[in-house]
Amino acid sequence: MTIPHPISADEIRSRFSCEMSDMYRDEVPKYGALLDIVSKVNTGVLDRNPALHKALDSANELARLDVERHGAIRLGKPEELHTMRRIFYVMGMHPVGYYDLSVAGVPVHATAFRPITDEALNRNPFRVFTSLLRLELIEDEALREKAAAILERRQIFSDRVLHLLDKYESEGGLSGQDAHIFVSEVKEIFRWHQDATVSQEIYKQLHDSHRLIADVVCFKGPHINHLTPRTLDIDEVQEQMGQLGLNPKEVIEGPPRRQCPILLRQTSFKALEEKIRFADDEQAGTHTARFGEIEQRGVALTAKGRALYDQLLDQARSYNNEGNAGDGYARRLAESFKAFPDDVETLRKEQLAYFRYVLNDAALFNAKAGSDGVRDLDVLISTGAVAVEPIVYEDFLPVSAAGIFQSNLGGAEQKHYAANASRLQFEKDLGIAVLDELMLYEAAQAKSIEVLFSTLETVVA
Ligand code: OOG
Ligand code: NI
Repeated sequence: MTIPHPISADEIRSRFSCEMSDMYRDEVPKYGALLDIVSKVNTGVLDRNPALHKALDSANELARLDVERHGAIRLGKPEELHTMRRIFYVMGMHPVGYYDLSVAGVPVHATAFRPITDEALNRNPFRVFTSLLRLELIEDEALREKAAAILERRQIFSDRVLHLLDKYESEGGLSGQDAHIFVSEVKEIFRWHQDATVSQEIYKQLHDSHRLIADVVCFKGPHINHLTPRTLDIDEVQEQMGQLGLNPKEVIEGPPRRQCPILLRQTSFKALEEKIRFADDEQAGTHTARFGEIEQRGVALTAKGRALYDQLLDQARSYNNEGNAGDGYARRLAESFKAFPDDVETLRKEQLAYFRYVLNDAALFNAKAGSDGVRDLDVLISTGAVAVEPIVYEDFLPVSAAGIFQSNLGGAEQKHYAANASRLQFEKDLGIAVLDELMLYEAAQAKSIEVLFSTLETVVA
């Protein structure tokens, strides 16, 4: 049986992202304050910068800016990851990339669920950084077994949501009413609950092993731990956060400020200390889990560009073994990134970043590419027939993610786990392979070229 008028995946994702934002605003009022700052800063940047305004508009990015955000959840067991994958699929979100955070002392590995086509990204690019706890990294065997037993007992999905998933998969869609129930049931999975499912003693043992383990294991579900709006000027937001007493972390993660923004820059305000009740005697305690984050996104880099980014970042961080601490970090970072070209033409010609090729002057294009038969993009660009638009980086950065995790786990917490990426195990738990983000950017670039020349063929024919 098929559904007569199924609700599209894009529509379900948009509604879900909107409802999550409302819920998080209720739970964490500071998130609302952050949204206000970001919206004012973005308006200011666009007013002062008509060229940017025009560029974002023609790249269809203006409309998505106001609804754009990402969230993060931390799952406890493989079955949870598997079912989350099925849930995100209903919303047109697919697992992209594999992130091993164990190298940075965080016992999880992760993927990002997000839309993958240009159309879906333009409609609403909602992404969720989804990590899975790796119990095997807990050394203390007794504690590891205890944590596994606690997780074994929990069920984070309601019968209703599981039923709707089965229905979606057998019927190929959800009706209006079912989509409505689906969105609100999925939202419930991520709600914050102040009742811990364990005694204070067990909480403390897990917390002492790693604060993140307590966060994942001791609660009823994977509470959303942040929702991140996208700004056009992260330095400005960072400064205003400080002025408004929002307590931002000291450094902005990622590349330095540039003319042509690349990848992703992020900063956050520190996690809230929240009251919780333990399962024994309703004893009160506190837990820090949820925080606020903002980000500025730039162009996606090719494998070559990414290798250069990693090398320059590493160089800035390894200087004197200082990491990203110390007053001099911003200066070291800027210094190191002088080696990264900062204009569109060089980034493109050296194949450091991905671009979309679009029609700029149809008459010129038809004359050049049509009658003269010029197929060389460099020539078509230099004559003004074709324009280039940066392809936005839609993913995450492991070093930045580790920095965000760390700052919200309390700066002093430095655990060391041997680097041991386990992508195959992750994909087994997920039920499918994660997509390669570079292939997606590559395909977007190639598609733009195909579309560009296909306009020509229709005109000439
Ligand atoms: C996720 C941290 C990663 C980002 O923006 O890099 C992340 C977490 O703390 O669970 O969201
Ligand atoms: Ni984040």
